[in-house]
Amino acid sequence: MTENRFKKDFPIFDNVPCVYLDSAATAQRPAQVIEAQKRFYETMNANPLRGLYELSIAATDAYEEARICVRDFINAADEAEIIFTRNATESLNLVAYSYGLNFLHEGDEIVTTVMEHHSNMLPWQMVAEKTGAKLIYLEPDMDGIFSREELDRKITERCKLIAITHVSNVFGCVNPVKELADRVHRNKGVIVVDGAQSVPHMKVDVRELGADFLAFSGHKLMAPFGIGVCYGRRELLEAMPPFLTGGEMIEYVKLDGATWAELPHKFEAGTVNPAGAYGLKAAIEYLQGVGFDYIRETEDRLTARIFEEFSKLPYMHVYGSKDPANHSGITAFTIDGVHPHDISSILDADKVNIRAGHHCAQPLMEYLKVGNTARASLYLYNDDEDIDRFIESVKKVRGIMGYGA
Ligand code: C6P
Repeated sequence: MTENRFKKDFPIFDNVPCVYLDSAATAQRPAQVIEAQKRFYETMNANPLRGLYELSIAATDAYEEARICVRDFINAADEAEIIFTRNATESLNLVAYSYGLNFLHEGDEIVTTVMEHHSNMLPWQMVAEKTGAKLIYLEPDMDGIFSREELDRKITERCKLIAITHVSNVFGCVNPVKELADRVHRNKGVIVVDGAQSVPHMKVDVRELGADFLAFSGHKLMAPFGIGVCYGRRELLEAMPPFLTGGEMIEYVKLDGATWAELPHKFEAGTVNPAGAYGLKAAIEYLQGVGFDYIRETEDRLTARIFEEFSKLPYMHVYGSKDPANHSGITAFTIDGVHPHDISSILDADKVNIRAGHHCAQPLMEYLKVGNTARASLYLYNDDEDIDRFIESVKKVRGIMGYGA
């Protein structure tokens, strides 16, 4: 048994003892982030970017320092490229509405994949419908891998935008973003990367990846709910019209029109979320203290244990690669003859929290010919004891549902 050095930082495990295996849905928060939220409201709370008094300036400073922290975290060239949003979904919609609707046309092709979360699929369906661009879906094999033939056949010279998840929230596989970026850049197109499941778990460097846009949510990397990030290359953001209009995103307003604020504020309409941004900075600092090496090692080791135990149970099915190291801590599974909702409820009785359903990836469920799956997803606070309790509980499921062994 390897001791987990970080679990003690998460007050939820003292207050509500449980085995938490649903971090792909949302992560637990360490005391450091909870304290930061409290500190903001107790010592800096005012509407930022507006007031000329000290408290408002403190709120503005907290907000803008968080932007710089995010810039460095994903290695963006400029803090003006970091737009704060509510979550990954809003970030992807920002790109679809502001870039997609204005820069794509009939005759262009948008390439995405059948494994996308609905948040990176529906915006592109909307853009295709409104612009006349054609929407093309890449189909992976059952390990989540796209063959060279599939890429060559479907990414033509007409492809002007690729929208892809960096890590699938069902397979856990890591997609070849850099290679796809190179392909679309040859056509002078752009790549939109959904980093919701990658940014909390691995070093994501937007320049090394060649990402033109990157979307992620704070809540999956231990930050407060309600803060997300949309990274965009400056030159693209400069050329794009605002997504939402209203307060704070303007330069000057007249009765017959307006001019827009400089980046990034052009894309941040209305009162922003400085407490969330401040909490996001605390979460990133905490994450950096843990280190991605530890996260990777822990998630891979524990996933390998899950796979090993599952392989002894003939009625279990795992989706995606057979190699646990290709799962980013995510294991989607089914048990013969048992609905995933029943699996989840039975595990809940043992205080083991997993997710069951379509994971907001219904087209992928259809592609896999499975209505729903159960899913266990790990993060840096999970340990061997969590896996023992999870497996113990999984082993009870078929018996409770009235099957023999
Ligand atoms: N996936 C899951 O349990 P939001 O809701 O905006 O924070 O994140 C959306 C999102 C986008 N892309 C991917 C790959 C995702 O996994 C998610 C969120 C959660 O899998 C909730 S459905």
